[in-house]
Amino acid sequence: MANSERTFIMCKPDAVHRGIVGEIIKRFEAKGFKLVAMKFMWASKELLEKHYADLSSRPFFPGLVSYMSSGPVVPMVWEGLNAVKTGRVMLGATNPADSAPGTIRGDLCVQVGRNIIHGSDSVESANKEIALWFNDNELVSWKPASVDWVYE
Ligand code: DAT
Ligand code: MG
Repeated sequence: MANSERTFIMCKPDAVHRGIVGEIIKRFEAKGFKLVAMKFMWASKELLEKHYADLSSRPFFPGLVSYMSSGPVVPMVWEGLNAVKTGRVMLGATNPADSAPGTIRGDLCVQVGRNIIHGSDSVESANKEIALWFNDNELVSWKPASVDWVYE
C-alpha cells in the first residue's frame, strides 16, 4: 500500500549534542507519519562506512565518518504516503546554506558538515538503510489511532 512507504531518518551527533532531537521527531509526528522504529546508539565507524559506502571516494568521506562516529545518533524508521520524497523535502537541501526556511536543515543548522539529520534519497536506499540499522524484530507493527484522520 502506498501509505506504508518507509524511510530511514537519523538524527546525527550534532542534533543529539544540541538537544534538538525532540524538535526533529516532533516534525515527523506532527506531519502525520507513523513511527516504526527508533533507537539511541553510538554507531561504529564500520557501520557508518557501510551506510555512506556510495560516498567513499569523496574527499569529505573521512571527515564525514569521524563526525558521524563522534557521538550518539538516533536512527528511526518513519512510514507514510511518499515518506521518502516528503522526508527529503522536510529535511531541506544537503547544504543548509541552500535549505529553505521551514525545513529542518533550513531552520536548525548552518554548515554542510554539521547538517544534523540524514534521510534516505530513494525507496531502494531506504530499504537498504533500514536493513542495515535495524533487525526485523525492531520494526514495530501498530496502527496509530489517528490514521483515519491523516488519510481519506
Ligand atoms: P544528503 O545527506 O542530503 O543525502 P549526501 O548523501 O550527498 O547528502 O551526503 C551525505 C552527507 O555527507 C551530507 O549530509 C553531508 C556530507 N556532505 C555531502 N556533501 C558534502 C560536502 N561537499 N562537504 C562536506 N560534507 C558533505
Ligand atoms: Mg544521502
